[in-house]
Amino acid sequence: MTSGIRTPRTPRRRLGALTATVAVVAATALAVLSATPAQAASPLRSLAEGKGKYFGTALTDGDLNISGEMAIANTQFDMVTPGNEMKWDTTEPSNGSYNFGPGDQIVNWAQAHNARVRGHNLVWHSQLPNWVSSLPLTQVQGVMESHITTEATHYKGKVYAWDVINEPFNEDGSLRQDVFYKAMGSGYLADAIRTAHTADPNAKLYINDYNIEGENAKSNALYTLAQQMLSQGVPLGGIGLEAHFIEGQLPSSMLANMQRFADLGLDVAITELDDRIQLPTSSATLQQQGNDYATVVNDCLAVTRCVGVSQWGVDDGHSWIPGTFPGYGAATMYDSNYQPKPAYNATVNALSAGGTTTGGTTTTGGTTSAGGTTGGTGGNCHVTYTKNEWAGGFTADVVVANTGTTSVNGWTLGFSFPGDQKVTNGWNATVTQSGNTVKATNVSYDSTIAPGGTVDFGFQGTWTSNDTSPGSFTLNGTACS
Ligand code: 9MR
Repeated sequence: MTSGIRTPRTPRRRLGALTATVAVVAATALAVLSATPAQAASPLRSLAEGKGKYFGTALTDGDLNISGEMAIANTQFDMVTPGNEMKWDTTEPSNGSYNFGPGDQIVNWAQAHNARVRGHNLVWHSQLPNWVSSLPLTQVQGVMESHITTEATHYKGKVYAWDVINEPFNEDGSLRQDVFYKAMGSGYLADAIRTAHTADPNAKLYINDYNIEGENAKSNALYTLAQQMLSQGVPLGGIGLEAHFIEGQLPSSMLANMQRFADLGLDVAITELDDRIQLPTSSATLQQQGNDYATVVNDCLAVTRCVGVSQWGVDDGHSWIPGTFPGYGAATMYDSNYQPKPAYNATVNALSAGGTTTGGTTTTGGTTSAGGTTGGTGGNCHVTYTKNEWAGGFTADVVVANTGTTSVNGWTLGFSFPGDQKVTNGWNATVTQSGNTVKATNVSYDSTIAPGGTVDFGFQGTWTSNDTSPGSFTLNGTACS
């Protein structure tokens, strides 16, 4: 159960004053989507996109009706994890009877706000209906595979990643003795990942857990498991570090730990960040929380294969923390009145420092034509192309800004790959390729680019010998630069 999330016992890492310099981010490349007076900085999503990352949140269907939360979520986040809506007790409450309505609402929000979706989750000992845990063990594998296949097929093409397996480990690194383990032993893990891959070959498939942020018995066991899976050809794609922290108690080995998973060829993601404070808060604890948030963001920025950071929820008033950890609260970047806290400012500063990052190249004060990103302000468009590559594969995030004075209604962005890239799947656009020529056309929910506005789409692909980023772009046939 989630109440089992315990205080990390790893050494404390306290930071002094933030040393990050705030760079001027090129306004043409990273247009401000919209901002309330209390959030005058560029949205977190734009700042993260400038670094080739995302910044996400968790939302429940209930949150979608809370205007204060949505005013923040609608502008700040470009990734969403459904808080509960894709878990087994919601999606298959009785054997073979599926309910995707609640999860679809989260997907609809994402599509309306140019956000990607992190599917959460397919196999977990918790929020698991009794009918599963009381099955004869001989039936569990078939039921698990059917559940994964049906749910992953339903959301195929709509989720960027799946937490296929959630929280499989005990604190000592042994596997939980849940019904899946009892039925299949440790083999259920690879079976679940392979089954999800068959259903949705383009989704990044994760194992997600808590108290694995630093190097310890639990993360060591996961590391060994990941090595084994990869050596056996299991299509594991990433490791999700939940990051439910306590103020002032971040593990000092977090960066090294993330990097060792990345070095295996896996993506890593901070999936459920919050940082609870013993109540009442003080200016010192709120400041320390800011330092903690900055540490998390900086560690993600420092690891090329860290794809992004998601906070668990939007604001302190709707966080799960007070209900689960009596005496603790104030765990997010926004207070109960939706006002940004020091943690928000620290996050903005961390995301703003050092310029934009593109394909491993960091530049200060604007966009660059080196390292894969190309910009231009000729014509009425400006394109920022941010690549995250690894041996044989890459993702590209493309932000198209309308620098003209009239709306663009319906768009196709054209470009050519200088290398041998092949697009495998896209999001927020229909991406087609013929030879080296690529065309990305709007989907229904992002067809309009207002004057001064942006759209953000992306795609995943493969490459063999040359992953050089495109050097020029056209929007509806007219050169952007
Ligand atoms: O935020 C979720 C909360 O609404 C549920 O009551 C709870 C039940 O287990 O699950 C919460 O989300 C959990 C996530 O799915 C997995 N990691 C821990 C999260 C916080 O408990």
